[in-house]
Amino acid sequence: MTASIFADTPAIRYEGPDSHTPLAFRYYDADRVVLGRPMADHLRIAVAYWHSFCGDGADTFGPGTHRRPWHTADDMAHAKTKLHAAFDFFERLGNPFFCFHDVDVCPLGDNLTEAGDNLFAIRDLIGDRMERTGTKLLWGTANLFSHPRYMAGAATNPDAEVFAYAAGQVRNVLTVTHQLGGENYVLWGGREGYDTLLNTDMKREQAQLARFLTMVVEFKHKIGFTGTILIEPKPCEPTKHQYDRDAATVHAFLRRFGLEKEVKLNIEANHATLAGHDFEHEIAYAIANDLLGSVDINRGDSRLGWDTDQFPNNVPELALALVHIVRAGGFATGGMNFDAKIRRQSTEPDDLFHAHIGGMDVLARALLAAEAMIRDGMLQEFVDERYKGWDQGLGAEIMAGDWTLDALADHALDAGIAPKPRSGRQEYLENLVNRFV
Ligand code: XLS
Ligand code: CA
Ligand code: CA
Repeated sequence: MTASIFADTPAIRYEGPDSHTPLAFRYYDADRVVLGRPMADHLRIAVAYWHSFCGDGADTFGPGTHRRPWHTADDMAHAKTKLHAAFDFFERLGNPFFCFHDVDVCPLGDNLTEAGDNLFAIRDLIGDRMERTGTKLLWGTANLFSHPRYMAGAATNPDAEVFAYAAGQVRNVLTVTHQLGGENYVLWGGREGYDTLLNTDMKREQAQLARFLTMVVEFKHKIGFTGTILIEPKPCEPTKHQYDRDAATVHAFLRRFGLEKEVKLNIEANHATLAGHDFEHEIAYAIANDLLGSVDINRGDSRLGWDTDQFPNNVPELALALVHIVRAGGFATGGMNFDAKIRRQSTEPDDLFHAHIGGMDVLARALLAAEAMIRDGMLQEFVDERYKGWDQGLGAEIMAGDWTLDALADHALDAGIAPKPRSGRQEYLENLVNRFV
């Protein structure tokens, strides 16, 4: 066996903010206790197999620029080389988790038999390296969007045989995810949407999507998978419109089909901004509706406006999102998956280390800022004070259903005075946040 392309990189260590070592953590200190638990347990960081080991820097205007030894052919031998390289990387980075699609770890062949044979064969090798490195599986997923058979969707395809083929792929990957001790299973509906309504029966397609999801949930219970099924919202790209547009849209869909207790969300930062939301908004919505599952942590580019999947680098934004997550009790089965790719011009294997170290340090700084804000308590106190009229007296009675509209209107009439506006103090609060980030 030839030496790993990561052989020259020693294990990455925490050296503190003053370190001059390029490949070292300055803030990510796995064991440092933050609000009662180790940093690593708050963040539950995962490396995305597809971007870091399958992606080669290709874009719509040009071919790949990252030449890795396993990119030369799509067969099992190359899949194994790639797998060893991936785990050599995990071993050095020290990420507790990784995530994969079926198609990332092995070729899917010409039919489901070949896909299954390859996946179950590579599973043993994955399991072996997981055991030796201690890296765990955050989630698995089936790629139901790249192959031409899925060009009109998987579950929402006009052809029921395509739906059946997708079921075959999900059965394989959910089974393998379960066998590898995966903590979640993700469904991202990349082509579950449409390019034009001229050829689309939206009502049918939504019903098909719900049927598929229901079958996935039933199968999960049948095999005893105790992890969480997650839907990952995204508004568009590659389709013009994706049905799982954003957290609120998926929430409505789940409730309509009675799946809201079974399925949670995998919120991706770059998808949130594509949907016209802040990442923090999607997190807050998911938490408010008991739907937070996991997070794909990355960023877009505000000038480009598509899914650039860059590594995160905005501490203030992430700190606010983490305040919500930590206050809500943190992740249960979820974590923070770097669904992010190095840029096309970042061609060297060690660029992968720079990217992940940077992302982990940014998350660590954001977590420490969140800790400081939570400990300080002034943000929360302000909000509590702002809404305290709903904890007792009239507000509490209204919420308990003690008042009709009529009676309340009379109450306002009798009171005779109009309530006085109170400042929302946005700038004061922004200044408060700036003390911590
Ligand atoms: C694409 C999605 C995809 C999912 C997994 O935009 O982010 O990578 O996370 O299929
Ligand atoms: Ca994603
Ligand atoms: Ca993305």
